[in-house]
Amino acid sequence: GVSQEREASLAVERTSAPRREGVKFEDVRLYLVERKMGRSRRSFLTELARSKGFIVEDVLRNSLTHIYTFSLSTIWAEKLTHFMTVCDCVHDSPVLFFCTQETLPASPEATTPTPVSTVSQYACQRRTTTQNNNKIFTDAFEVLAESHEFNDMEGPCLAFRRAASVLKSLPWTVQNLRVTEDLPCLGEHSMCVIEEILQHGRSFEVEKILSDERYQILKLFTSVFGVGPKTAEKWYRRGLRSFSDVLAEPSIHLNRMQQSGFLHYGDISRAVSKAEAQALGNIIDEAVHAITPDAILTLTGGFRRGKDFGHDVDFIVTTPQLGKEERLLTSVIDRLKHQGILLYCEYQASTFDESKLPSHRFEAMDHFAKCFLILRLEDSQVDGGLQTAEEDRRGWRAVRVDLVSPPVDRYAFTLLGWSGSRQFERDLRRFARMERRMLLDNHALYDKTKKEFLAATTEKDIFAHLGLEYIEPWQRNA
Ligand code: DCT
Ligand code: MG
Repeated sequence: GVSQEREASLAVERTSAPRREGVKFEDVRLYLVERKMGRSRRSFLTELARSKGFIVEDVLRNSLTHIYTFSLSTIWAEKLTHFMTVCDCVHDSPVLFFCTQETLPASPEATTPTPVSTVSQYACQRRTTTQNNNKIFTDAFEVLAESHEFNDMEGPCLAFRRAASVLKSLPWTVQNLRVTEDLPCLGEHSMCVIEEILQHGRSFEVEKILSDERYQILKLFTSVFGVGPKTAEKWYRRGLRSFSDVLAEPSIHLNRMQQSGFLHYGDISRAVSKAEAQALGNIIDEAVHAITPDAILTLTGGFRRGKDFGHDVDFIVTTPQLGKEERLLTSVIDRLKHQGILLYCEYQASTFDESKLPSHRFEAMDHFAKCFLILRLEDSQVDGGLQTAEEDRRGWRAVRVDLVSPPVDRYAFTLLGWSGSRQFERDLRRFARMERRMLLDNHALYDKTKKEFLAATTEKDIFAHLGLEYIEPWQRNA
């Protein structure tokens, strides 16, 4: 099969090699984009163009000047033939570029140079693995986003997160500013940062933020489990600058979550490894199946996306019998307590109402039964041992674990919602709303045009309802 495939591709390459005889338009070079058009259509058009006296390039050169797009629904051969007969107007352009694009109803006469936009503005239409080729830029954008978040500026914060997400999806490293002009979601400010980094290897604006006291302290405070930007800001305004300031301040009341956050700070501020996540999976699996033999347990969050490290471990637990799932979760908590490994537990009972429409707001948590835990993980339970400091002789560490328990008929929505990344989730919902007039959240998908809920048993069903190509979990690291 493989050799046959190679034969076929060589045959195509041979037929598309540049031919010089019969060239009528020396000054014009064409380049046809295979994506969406497909190989056979491209090779047909290549032959057609050459027979009309055009030079067709096999590789895209930097001297590209004009882009022509054709709707897939139009009769492409006719369009191109027509264009070729009226091409006097483009005699001064060294390279032309053709692609088909469903959304642009362009006719040859009406086309003007358009930026090539093959990268979607929506993260759910991009494939983003854990390999980030633009870390130097995305790290800078993350700092800028966070700094705007601390200043309660949601718009610019989101803009930098979007810009970072676009760069994370690229299979190449940005090496000059020109290539970024064709990318979506990169505003003037982001471009300036990229330019600075390209020129100097670093951004002075980012360095200024990193050395800013307020930023550093807010970053420190929000690294505590249970402390968000609002609380951190409150503490800062009171003049508190360190953990000992906070702990020594009599007027500050720490809630239970924050108390455990401080108590286990050293452990839970350290990353959780894949082997540790696996070991926790074994513990939860044992507990869940001891209670309900046919229970369903799924690892979700960053580890499902193939990340090597995470700040916590996320699981979905449910039962095949509708309605039994909430009892399952409380029983699991009881069992972990009896095993003496439950260091902290915040349980939230379900407030799920199936007649409610999906929520617009991403940040609002879902309504299923869930719990935020801190568990004690023994060195002996982890394949290859715990990741601990040399001087740490305890033989265990504390780890953050989240469990969510949806009714089984909502399992696919919950799995899609909890698999992340956050940016991927935001864009899934934005895409549904803006492009499909649908509402999506962790509970359901609602079609506003048909005024009906769309059921799904797998993630693939949801992508299909949305008219999106399926994106694997490991391609959702947006
Ligand atoms: N999520 C959500 N609603 C929120 C926050 C998060 O639906 N308000 C989803 C998106 C990701 C998933 O839940 C798990 O959240 P995290 O554990 O924070 O993200 P992660 O990708 O697993 O990151 P990490 O690897 O750091 O744990
Ligand atoms: Mg997680």
